[in-house]
Amino acid sequence: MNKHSISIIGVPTDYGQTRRGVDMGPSAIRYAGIVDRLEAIGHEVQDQGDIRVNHKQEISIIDKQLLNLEEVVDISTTLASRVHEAVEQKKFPLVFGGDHSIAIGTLAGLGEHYKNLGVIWFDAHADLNTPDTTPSGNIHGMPLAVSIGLGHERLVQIRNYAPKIKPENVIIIGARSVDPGERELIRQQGIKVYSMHEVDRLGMTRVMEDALSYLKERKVDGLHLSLDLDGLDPLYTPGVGTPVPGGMTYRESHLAMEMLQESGMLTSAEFVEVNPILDEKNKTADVAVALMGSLFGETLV
Ligand code: 5AB
Ligand code: MN
Ligand code: MN
Ligand code: MN
Repeated sequence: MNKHSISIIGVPTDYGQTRRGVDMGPSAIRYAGIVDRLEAIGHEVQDQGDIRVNHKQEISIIDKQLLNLEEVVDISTTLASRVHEAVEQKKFPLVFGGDHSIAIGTLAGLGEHYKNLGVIWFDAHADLNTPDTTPSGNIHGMPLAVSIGLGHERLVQIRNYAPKIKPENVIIIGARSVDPGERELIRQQGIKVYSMHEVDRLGMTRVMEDALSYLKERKVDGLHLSLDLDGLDPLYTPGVGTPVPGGMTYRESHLAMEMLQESGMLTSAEFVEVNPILDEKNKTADVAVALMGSLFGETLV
């Protein structure tokens, strides 16, 4: 197993959507014991703390198709430089949300280092909306589109380059709530999706084997995992803002993490959308920490 020097970056933001509480995600994940857990496996862990987020009560609606745009741009810009620095210092960036809009910053920080980055997007949703297709105006529904270069210029041009990743290097796993505009983009951009249909039909073993060999064939030079806790069934992770029934089980999700670990390909990860206010006794953060255990090499026996 690869021993990593892990750099934890918390991003306590809820500006990518309108259900309060997801900004407490990083605290909940720390409370669930992530640092001890990773150290017990043998990794070196540096918790860099949270990036500064200016919390306030109102939603800023300058453009109702892009709620809190200024705040999301600010946070993404700060996060991108923190992630960039971590990679420069040969650290493994491990980012905690906050809502999924943070992936805009994470990928902006990674994209300058990896010219052919692979991305596994573990999620009930495709997060491929643009200001023209969004049904909600919530930017947490847009980070994948932004990262392939589609959406508002302020978001697309963070760190002054675009796109951050290639659509054909992206694999979505667990999708079951995809909007019409997102469907069109999936086809048009050649994004690979293993929806819940494929997870049911092929089983997680096949899904992960196929996904990893596809990325190997594409000769990716790094692999980022963006894990939205709503990818699991709400039975296991009730503390999320946009739960969708019919999701991946606890064991299927662990298996996916274990296979990612075995591949030795992973170079960064983020865990997002943990909302302690909507949770049951920190259950969702506990699941996040357990999944990270598997991802970083814990074994059952
Ligand atoms: B999440 C929806 N597609 O755009 C939208 O949790 C939901 O980061 C987005 O995956 C869910 O508002 C975003 C309806
Ligand atoms: Mn807040
Ligand atoms: Mn989601
Ligand atoms: Mn998401």
